[in-house]
Amino acid sequence: MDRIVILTGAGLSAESGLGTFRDVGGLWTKYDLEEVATPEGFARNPALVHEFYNARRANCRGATPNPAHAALARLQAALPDRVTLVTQNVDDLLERAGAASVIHMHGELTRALCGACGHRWAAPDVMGVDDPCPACGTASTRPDIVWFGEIPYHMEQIDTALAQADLFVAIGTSGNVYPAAGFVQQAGFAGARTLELNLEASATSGLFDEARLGPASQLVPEWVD
Ligand code: BV8
Repeated sequence: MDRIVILTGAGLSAESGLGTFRDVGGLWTKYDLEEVATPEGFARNPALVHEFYNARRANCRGATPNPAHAALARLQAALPDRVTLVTQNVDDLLERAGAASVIHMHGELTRALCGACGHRWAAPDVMGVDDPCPACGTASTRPDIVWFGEIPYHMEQIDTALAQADLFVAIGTSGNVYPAAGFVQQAGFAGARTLELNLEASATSGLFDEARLGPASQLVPEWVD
């Protein structure tokens, strides 16, 4: 039975109204990545970083899953122990579409992290620099997000799934950010077939056995169903 590893990026949630990063008008064209998505930026100006993620958290709360999220949730429900769903996204639209097990390698907007004791909890809608950690009380809380230069979450679990994959599918990711952008090669070396579903060619399109172009809300249900 085929084991499938799926990697999703911002393009999966684009049709739900959540901004991508590198498309025209994307988040990195409005905010300086160094200022809002690095630990150094957070240390320099935590209020700006909380403002950036508070705005994205509100945007996410107002968004609804699109047919691509629903199709992936259906696929995982139909093949529960054969579909590993990895996302670079920090939104919870896959969960809200019914996906039972989502690996958020870059963290989650809905979670907060204490920089002092490592405690994690459900993030309030609006986070601020003076929020005390519920466990140790210090005001060193941050969004539970993996920033540039930080180690992505669940890498061992992901590497194991890639080593055993029969099929690797990348959906709506530009292939610019590592280690996620290297997953297609990891899976290919392990003998998996590789498929890319994207609105346009990505930085790693040439590494896939097959690439289909179009919006995720059409391509993903077509592929799943
Ligand atoms: C790390 C925070 C060490 C959350 C993000 C080589 C090896 C290892 C590391 C590096 C390396 N080279 C450089 C590095 C360092 C760095 C890196 O990759 N830099 C880049 C810029 C060169 N990587 C890191 O720092 C990572 N950490 O490497 O630690 C390590 C490594 C391995 C093992 C142990 C330790 C940490 C990276 C995480 C950074 N955090 N964000 C947040 O704020 O959201 S990354 C950021 O970019 C987002 O989180 C997002 O997840 C990620 C990728 O972006 P995409 O999802 O691809 O979005 P993008 O806008 O780029 O593209 C959108 C795509 O959608 C496009 O292709 C478009 O065509 C498509 N699309 C649009 N609309 C649709 C669509 N597709 C379908 N339908 C549509 N409707």
